[in-house]
Amino acid sequence: MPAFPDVSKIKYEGPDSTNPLAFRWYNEDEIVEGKSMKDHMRFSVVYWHTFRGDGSDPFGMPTIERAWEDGTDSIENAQNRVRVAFEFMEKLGAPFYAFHDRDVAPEGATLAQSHANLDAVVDVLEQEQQRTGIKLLWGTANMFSNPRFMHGAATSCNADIFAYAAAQVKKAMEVTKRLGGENYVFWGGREGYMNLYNTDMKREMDHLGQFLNMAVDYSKTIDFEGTFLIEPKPKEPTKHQYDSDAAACINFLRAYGLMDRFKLNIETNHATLAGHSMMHELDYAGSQGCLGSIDANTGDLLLGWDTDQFPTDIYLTTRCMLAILKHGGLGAGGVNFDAKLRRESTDPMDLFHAHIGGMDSFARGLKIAAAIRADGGLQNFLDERYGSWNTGLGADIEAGKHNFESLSAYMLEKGEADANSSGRQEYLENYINRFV
Ligand code: XUL
Ligand code: CO
Repeated sequence: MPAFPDVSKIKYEGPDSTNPLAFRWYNEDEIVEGKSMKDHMRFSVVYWHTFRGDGSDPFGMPTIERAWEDGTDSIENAQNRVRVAFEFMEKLGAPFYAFHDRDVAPEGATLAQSHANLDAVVDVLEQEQQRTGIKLLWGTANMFSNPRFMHGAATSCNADIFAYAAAQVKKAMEVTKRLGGENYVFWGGREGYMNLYNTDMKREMDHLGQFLNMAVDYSKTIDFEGTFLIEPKPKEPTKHQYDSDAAACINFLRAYGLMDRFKLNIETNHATLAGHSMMHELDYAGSQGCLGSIDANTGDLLLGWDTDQFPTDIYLTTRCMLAILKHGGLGAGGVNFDAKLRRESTDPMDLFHAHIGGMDSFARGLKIAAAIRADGGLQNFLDERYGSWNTGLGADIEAGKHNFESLSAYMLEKGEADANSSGRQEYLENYINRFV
């Protein structure tokens, strides 16, 4: 029996449609900048929020019950849930999904039992992928929920936990490879600290570097060629997460010799928790050749935590797409909705509304960003603003022809620098509004 009997495949009906179960902007075959919308976005549904989210928060119990759940932690229930998930993704028209090992299958009494449970559910994931053509964007291991990871996983003070984490990632990587996953994600979970009095930060960072190098070695052993992605986040659950933002992650990757195998998975609500904008994080990662994929969501201006809401703000999606197009697209990455329904949104139909809204917002952001780029006004402004670097002194500095002595001689002779011109931020904000 279908879980969503009243929903057929969501179609594109255009901006004038008032049908809440239709796309108004996401037209998967429409070509933008020479590529279909489907290939630009590579939209992905997350298993954890969408199929395991129950509305609980730090203050309250679950609010969401799903008719297809039998209330047990059995393998059969987990396998049935996979079929529901693929019915949802097929009707939505999302080409990808992502999961943690422990979202899809129940944890067993022993590690061996957990591996066996995972295999039994992966059998069904594989069948459903083959039936629908939906692909795995990335897999990952949950190394933060179980109490054994209370002090971290690869950065735990307890060496046995490091070994457990290695065994868990080894298995999750094998499963990701088996399902044709295009990436493998490392979000830091509890890799960080609560109190420096009890923490040897240098030792913990060294362990994390060693752990990720072991992951690279093992990927070669099993011929897993997907991209490894680190997902920056500055806090939650720990007070200070080691992978705090794009800059910190890239420094870490360089320090531990991991740059050629890793890129970043940038998440909107993590960027804002770090005191940055999503566009900043995307541009920083892109400028270092590290833009891998995005976890699309948004925080709430008035709430200080990681609320993981679906993105509906067209300015936000426009800025994301400006940065993504600037850096040549997401490659093997995608726009992965690491987003959840709010606990008051209890109807299964809310899952459709949430994803349709997110996909439409990104499609619209893509079209606006492409129109801005086609107009060229932003680029012309930038070219002019940095014009002093194109000829004469600026070009000579960039070419390495100057040092402090020569620059000092130049300025002593000239007496005063050329005048600055206006940065024109208001003009540019108005310019962007012409397209939104
Ligand atoms: C946590 C978060 C994770 C990662 C995968 O804030 O974003 O769900 O995306 O572990
Ligand atoms: Co995420």
